[in-house]
Formats: sequence, C-alpha cells, structure tokens
Amino acid sequence: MKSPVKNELLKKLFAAKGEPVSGQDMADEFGLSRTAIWKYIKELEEEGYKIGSLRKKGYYLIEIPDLVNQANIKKHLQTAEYGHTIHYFKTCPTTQTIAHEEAQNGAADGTLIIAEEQTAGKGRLARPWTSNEGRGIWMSLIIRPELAPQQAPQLTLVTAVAIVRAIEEVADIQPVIKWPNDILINGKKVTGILTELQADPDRVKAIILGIGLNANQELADFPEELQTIATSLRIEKGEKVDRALLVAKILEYVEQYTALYVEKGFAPIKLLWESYASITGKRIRANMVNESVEGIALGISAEGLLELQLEDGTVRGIYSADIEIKN
Ligand code: BT5
Repeated sequence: MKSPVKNELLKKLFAAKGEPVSGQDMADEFGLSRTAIWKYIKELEEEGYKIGSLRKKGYYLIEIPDLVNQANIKKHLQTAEYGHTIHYFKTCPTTQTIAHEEAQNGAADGTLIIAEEQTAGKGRLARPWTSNEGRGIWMSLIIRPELAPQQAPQLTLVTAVAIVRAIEEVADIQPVIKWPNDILINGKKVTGILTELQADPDRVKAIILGIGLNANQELADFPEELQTIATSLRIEKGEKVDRALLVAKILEYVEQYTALYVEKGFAPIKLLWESYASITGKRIRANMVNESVEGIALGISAEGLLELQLEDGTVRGIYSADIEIKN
C-alpha cells in the first residue's frame, strides 16, 4: 500500500504535467527533509514511475507505469464514495477473500480491493478464473446498499449494465450481456461477475462484487482452453486501453446505477439491461446445479429472473444458471 505522503507527492507531479516541482517546496509543505522526499521519489521509481530531476528546479514526471494502483485510479475518479478507499496488491490469491475479510472488519461502503494478478482467481461454483499479471482488471468492490438479501442477485445485473456503459465509454466498443453474469464481445467472454453476500436474515450487510475484465491480453496470453471462448478489449479494438481509467469509470457507473436501483427499484435498470441483452428470443439451454431445461428466452422478469418459455408453453423464472445458446 502507498503512504499518504507518497500519494500526495505523486498527485503534485501529475498536476505539474511534466514541469518540475521543487523538492525543497515539497519538503516544506510536508514538513519533511529533502532527503525524505528524495527517498519517496526513489520508491516511486522502483514502482515503475519514470521521474527526472533538474538541478535547482526539482522533480518532473516522465512516464506513468501501467498499473491499477491508487494513484492512477484516483486521478480519474469522480464518485461520491466508491473507490475512495483502495487496497492495491501486486499479486494475491483472490481479491474476493480479502474483500470478505475487509467487509467483516467494517470496511466502508465502496471500498475497492484490486490486484495486478490473482494466483487463485475464482468464478461461480469455485471454477477457476484466469487472471494474468498486468493485463486485466481483477477487482472486488464492497458495497453496502439498503436492500433485502433476496435482492442481491439483481446487483449482478446492475453491475453488468454499469460495466457495459464503462466499456462503451472508454473503449468505444459495444458489448452485450449474457444473463446473468457474462459480458461478451463478438460472442466471446470479456468480463465475468461474481456477486457474493454477507447478510442478516432481513438485511444485506455487504455485497462483494467481484469483477474480472480482460483488458489488454493478446490471444496467446490466454490458456489454450480459453482461446476460443474468451477475448479482451485489446484483441477486439486492436489497441491497449487505460485500465485505471476503466476502473474509475466502472466505479462511477456502479455507484450511479446502484443508487438508481435502491431508489427506484429494478424497472429502470431492466430497461437498460434489455437494451444490451444477447439471448432474448433465442433458444437456450439453462444448466442449473440439479437440472437442465431448454426453451426460448423471453427476457427478464421485474425481479431479474430469466423467463424461459418451455416446450409445453409454460413460462419458468430461472434464478441462476449457465446458459448455452442453441441457435
Ligand atoms: C465468472 O464466473 O464469470 C465470474 C468471474 C469473476 C472473477 C473476478 S476477478 C476479481 C474477483 N476475484 C476472484 O477471484 N473472482 C472475481 P463463471 O460464470 O463461473 O465463469 C467461469 C468460467 O469462465 C471458467 O470456467 C472458464 O471457462 C471461463 N474463464 C476463466 N477465466 C476467464 C477469463 N479470464 N476470461 C474469460 N473467461 C474465463
């Protein structure tokens, strides 16, 4: 984690847009020696920032490393709460577990856990989630909306809409949502969402929104078994995206749409969601833990359940499943 002084120092260098900032002025401002400032500059260089120095003029920023650390995200952040506290890791087994612990220990609404790499990233039903270093966005957001526990699954749909909006804005690509938790581009998975809950019987204590987004991988970065089913923004767009900017935008839209959902209910989100849905009208097979059913996907219900018209004409609401598209 970064020290507050180092963060402030970085902010000053960012703000100066490549112009030198006097070491003496910074030392005075922070009540430190010039040597202490110099040590922080060295630490930043070790983290990948390229910083020049000019005699008598000071330090200037040459290059910012491609990291999803606090400083790079906060530079773009325009939220009221979300992302104001960020726990950043170069590597960790899974951000979900850290987020659960932080939530249990009272982490504030909107606390973000984010890592450059996960060594044991997970999907639903403990399936593995490939999270290679420095290429994707591997994050868990702790939110504490005033909701009943049974409303939590709808947050997956709220989050999916928010991520699609953020991708549209940052990468200028149009993804679609595959109910309930996949975001696809050209039929391949670019993002998965894992929504987990800490709750009392009648109220949500915290929702942990796990988001895995493939940003800057090339095809060869994916293990062979994923190469035909996964994609990244870079593969689709042909150029790299600014991951930190995308994280800031995701936080902005998740905050905005969660507030809308809490205030106005699911109806406005449902409309947005339907405009991005990929399976409406299609014949699908829904594989659930204990059974599998086939039918035509009609859309989602007012509660966010998938409505499936079965062979005999009856309509069944499905709570959670893996979807195979048949036509
Ligand atoms: C998901 O599960 O799609 C939820 C993924 C959530 C990952 C985030 S990363 C940050 C946070 N920390 C974690 O440990 N997890 C969350 P599911 O619908 O079960 O899909 C899992 C399936 O997606 C796997 O079985 C693979 O087939 C496929 N998969 C694995 N890694 C992938 C990747 N990087 N891109 C696309 N598909 C992948």
